[in-house]
Amino acid sequence: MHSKEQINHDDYQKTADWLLSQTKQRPLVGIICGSGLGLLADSLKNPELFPYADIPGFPQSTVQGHAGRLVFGEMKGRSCVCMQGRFHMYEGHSLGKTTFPVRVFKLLGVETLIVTNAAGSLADGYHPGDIMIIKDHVNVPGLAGLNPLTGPNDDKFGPRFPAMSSVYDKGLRCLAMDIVKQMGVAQFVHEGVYAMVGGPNFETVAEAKLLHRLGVDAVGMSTAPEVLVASHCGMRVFGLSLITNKVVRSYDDEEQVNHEGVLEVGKMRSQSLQTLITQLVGRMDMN
Ligand code: 6GU
Repeated sequence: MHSKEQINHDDYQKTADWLLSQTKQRPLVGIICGSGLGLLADSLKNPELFPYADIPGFPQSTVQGHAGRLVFGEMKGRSCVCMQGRFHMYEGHSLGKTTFPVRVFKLLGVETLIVTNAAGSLADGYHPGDIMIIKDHVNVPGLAGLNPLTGPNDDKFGPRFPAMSSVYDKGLRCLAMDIVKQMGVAQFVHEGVYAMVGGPNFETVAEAKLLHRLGVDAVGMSTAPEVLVASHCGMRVFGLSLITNKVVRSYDDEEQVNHEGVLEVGKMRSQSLQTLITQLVGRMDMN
């Protein structure tokens, strides 16, 4: 399944050219909305909507809580494109399909990618509703070779062996911390390490303990592939996790995580998240 359906530069270009012919927006910022975080796209001014089904070459999304469309519009006067609904590996998409939109963003002219996701927390001191600014990630499928950058390298996008030691832009993380303090919400915002697992099942207790011991603060089923592809093609990356639940790390714990609960917490804190991202987009420096 993950072996090469080959996607060529032309495939990304065709999709990008079609979008550029349909909108006058020329976004420099791309935003990927995670599970239950689609409201973010609704705050764009002068929105132009493109259901994935209408976009030539685009994969189709299948998860509940994901609208499945691109939204072009303005945030603080800056042109943005939002994915309202992303593609996950667990849906059966190849990693090439999962990250297809990121390379299309690049060809649209996007220079900064903002990714959001819903995640379970492993760190002590994190609580449902908290926000984690992603400092770094552990790409669990990637460690085993499930990586969107495998296969022939497209030098037009980036190098064969990209460095990944400073992916989540420090300047943007500092700016976000500044904004968080000004918003008066610093008490529920952390900076931490995100781990991507393949899903679709949530973690066993033993897996949760393993990730915790590895220094992982929050775990989810997305983000790493898109971030790898964005970083590979030279985009500046900023990531946020909304903590929707604590990961069960004890055999005595009776609590069970479920997808509905994950979506519910998304609704609860979506306003703070939206304000944070809007401010960030308004204040980030641009070339
Ligand atoms: Cl507990 N685990 C994973 N893998 N993803 C999640 C989650 C947990 N909670 C929200 N997303």
